[in-house]
Amino acid sequence: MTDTARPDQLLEMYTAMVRIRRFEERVRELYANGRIPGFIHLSIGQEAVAVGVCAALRRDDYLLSTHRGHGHLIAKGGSLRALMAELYGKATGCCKGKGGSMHVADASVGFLGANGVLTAGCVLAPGVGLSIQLRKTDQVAVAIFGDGAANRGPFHEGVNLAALWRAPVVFVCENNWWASTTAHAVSTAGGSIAARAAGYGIPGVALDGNDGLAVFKACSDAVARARRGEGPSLIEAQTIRWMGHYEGDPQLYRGKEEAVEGRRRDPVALLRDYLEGKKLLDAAHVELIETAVRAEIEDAVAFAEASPLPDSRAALEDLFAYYPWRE
Ligand SMILES: Cc1ncc(C[n+]2csc(CCOP(=O)(O)OP(=O)(O)O)c2C)c(N)n1
Repeated sequence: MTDTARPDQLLEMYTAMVRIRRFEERVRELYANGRIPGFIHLSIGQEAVAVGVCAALRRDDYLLSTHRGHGHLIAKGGSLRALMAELYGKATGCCKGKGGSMHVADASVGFLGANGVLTAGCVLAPGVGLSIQLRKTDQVAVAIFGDGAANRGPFHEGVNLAALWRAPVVFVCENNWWASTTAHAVSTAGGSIAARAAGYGIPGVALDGNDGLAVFKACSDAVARARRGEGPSLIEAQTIRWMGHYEGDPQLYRGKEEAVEGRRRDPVALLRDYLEGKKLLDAAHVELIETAVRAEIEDAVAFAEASPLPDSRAALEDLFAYYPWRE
């Protein structure tokens, strides 16, 4: 591991990774105990992608996420209370309890949403980029998507349009080698997702997505290029999904070796060891971070538990956007 981040940024990145890990472990328990309804996809083991990407972004930059998006929202600075309440389907959630796990969104931190429609972020991102160009700001839009998503048409449409428009977009493929039960090796022509960038004349790089600092460096370079008006880039961050595709997945389609390899390459432990080696962190500090993060999460759980369900009359609210020019 090598770093290009400041010491305070490195510690913030480590804390964010711990926050995502502990949050999702708690969500797993709550879901198993029937406190959280619906369908849940966890990103445990993939935290370095979320954190590495968001450390390279400003609060006013945009992030478009996937069905596995809790970590992305936390890394972008979303409130744990609002996220947990949303998972519970409560009125105080970031989407007033109407989105749930796969549709969490929080525009106040530039998080334009998780999405149940696979690859949707890839086609929305050029549109966000166009909006940035029309408003003449130096913001950037990042679309995170899975390796399975990269095998769908909208990936190619989105990258093509963004490249054509030189839009300020970064495409980040979170390659965990599985599209639900389908392995990357039997579904991905050419093998490399990063190599597809060449077809659109943009830079493409594949890297170790468990190395948060490598993700941060690559994303910082891509973001700087986008801010300079030089157009999009594609990053393939290779990682390992520790859990099933969804909570409850019996995982009969894969062996146990991956889980072992995932834990050997644990992104949180890798960054902790690196920071300890640099004397930026020690065991006592690690414990302090753990305690503080657990308190934040328990506060979010208590908030969600105590919050009301949405009023049934709210079911028909917020369905349509307000278009002032139509008046
Ligand atoms: C348009 C569309 N097709 C199919 C699905 C069903 N589906 C949900 S997740 C998934 C696999 C996604 O794999 P990947 O993009 O690699 O993301 P990961 O789950 O590994 O994070 C599929 C096929 C969907 N949600 N939307």
